[in-house]
Amino acid sequence: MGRRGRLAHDMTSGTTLFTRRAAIAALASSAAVATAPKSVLAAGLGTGRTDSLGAIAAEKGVVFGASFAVHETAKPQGARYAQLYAREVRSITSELELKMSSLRPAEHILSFDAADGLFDFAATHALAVRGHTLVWNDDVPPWIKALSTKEAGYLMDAHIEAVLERYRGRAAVWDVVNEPIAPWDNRPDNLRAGPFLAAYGIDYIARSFERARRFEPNAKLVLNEAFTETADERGETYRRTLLSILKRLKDQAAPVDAVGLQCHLSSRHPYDFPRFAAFLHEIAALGFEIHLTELDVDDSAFPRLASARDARVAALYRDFLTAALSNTAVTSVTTWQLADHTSWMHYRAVSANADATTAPRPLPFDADFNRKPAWMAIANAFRAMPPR
Ligand code: 9MR
Repeated sequence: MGRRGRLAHDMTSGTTLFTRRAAIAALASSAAVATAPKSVLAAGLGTGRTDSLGAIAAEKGVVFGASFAVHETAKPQGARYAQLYAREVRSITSELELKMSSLRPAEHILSFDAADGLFDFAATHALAVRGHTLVWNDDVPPWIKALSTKEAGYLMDAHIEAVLERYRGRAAVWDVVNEPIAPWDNRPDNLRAGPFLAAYGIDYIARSFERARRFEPNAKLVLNEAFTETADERGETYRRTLLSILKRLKDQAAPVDAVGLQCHLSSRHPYDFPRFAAFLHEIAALGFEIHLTELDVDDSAFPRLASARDARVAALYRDFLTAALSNTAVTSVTTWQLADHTSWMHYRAVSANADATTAPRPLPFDADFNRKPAWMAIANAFRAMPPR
């Protein structure tokens, strides 16, 4: 079967695209994905859930969640990690499991095992799922580079269908398109280059949403973007470009429910929170809900003393959330993981040999799963925000 023929088979039969050989290869590949035993995934049921960020946010009608990685549950601290999530959040975002590079490690393999583990964990603990992400020009498996432009477009369509067919009704929210903007790709429209933009031009965005709505009628569909928060030139470019994309999507009546703003805050960048709040008003005026989707704080330019750093991180959470949550279009807040040692920044630092002084402290819980000042800053911002 030619490549296009195989992709066509994928599209029409959804998840049952496997040839026998591909199925065996898929099993072999999924064996490499560490998933925790059911007993670990179930740990935490019945723990008190009232004094938690999830409960405090829910009192005001806001969903609090965090990104979650199934492989963390298989580590020695896995049961405590699971308990923390069961207690603290109302929704989990798949940090890796639903990315195209995870689901499609090779051209003819569609491996859902890790993603199934995440949906099972969410169901066990009655947590909502934010599916991250269907279409992202950046995080694509390397084998896609060998596809023609037409084949890449075909894959995008088939991928949205296959993933949503499998999980229809099980995710409350989907990040349909992630990070469409990348000024450093040097296009006049500031769009991120990649196989799906090449296939359909800017309308790969509207096309993805229309297709997602067709296969998942009930979930909220989100356009997720980074780097809109800072007061520098990059922030201005992102805000301006995102607003123009949103106006176009609105004119096209594309089924976009919410705008996801990632909010990876940093000690290294300038902020102007009133300016950011004005940007949120512009998004809300277009009729979109706003979700803060990947909140954390890069503390690398703050003082090294842990207690001083924690205070600066907490103050940044406080100032940022106070401004952002004053807008009632903001209906959900997600941190990128919950505990410092499971952050992407931690793993990046470990590979650069971080020690106790330099290890990042970006999140509301420390490496022993204890609350930090950032927890209190987030809780207080939730308590002070107007109800939705
Ligand atoms: O935290 C994620 C990291 O573990 C992955 O290696 C990386 C590439 O898939 O993605 C990280 O999450 C990113 C998210 O998907 C999109 N916004 C930026 C996040 C941090 O880099």
